[in-house]
Amino acid sequence: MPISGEYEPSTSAWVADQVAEYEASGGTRANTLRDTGIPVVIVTMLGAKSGKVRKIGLMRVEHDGEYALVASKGGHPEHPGWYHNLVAHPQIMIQDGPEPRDYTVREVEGAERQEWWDRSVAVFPPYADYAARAGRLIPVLVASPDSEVPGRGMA
Ligand code: F42
Repeated sequence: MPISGEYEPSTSAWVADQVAEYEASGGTRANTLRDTGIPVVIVTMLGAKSGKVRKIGLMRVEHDGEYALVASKGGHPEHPGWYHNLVAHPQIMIQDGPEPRDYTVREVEGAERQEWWDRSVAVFPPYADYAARAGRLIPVLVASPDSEVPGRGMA
């Protein structure tokens, strides 16, 4: 179900700007992390405390229609705020191209986490450095399309 409400842009100006440009261009511009050439996606969610609509960029780690969302925050010792949003409100939208779609996220652990972590580091090697300096286990969440989540996405 599409997420609606009052949009509160990220307090990181470069992130808010990337979100705006990505959405305005239907994903044809601002679709990589700075000049790395590595693709990003835009994730829309509800704030855990504010209940406002929040949007962030994340590295595009896709496999068989699912996406890994890696709460690295550049190796910061605390989880990013958006992690708490997804725990509180696991129904999100991901835009990977012209249009956003509905997904449901779950946090993964153990062997499943390792599998997705390896995929994530293959896409964006700095994740390994972030893990080394964060002093926390970086959460990995997996977003499944609602059309494939039992009971969700029905017409
Ligand atoms: N961040 C990652 O963690 N992993 C990535 O792979 C990643 C890639 C990426 C690519 C492009 C890009 O533009 C940004 C990218 N980022 C990546 C950065 C990411 O988009 C976030 O900016 C970053 O992870 C920090 O997330 P944050 O949620 O802590 O955002 C800060 C800057 C922020 O906006 N804080 C707000 C504030 O007022 O301080 C609050 C945000 C929020 O969601 N608040 C919630 C609410 O209710 O509204 C409450 C959250 C809570 O703590 O309960």
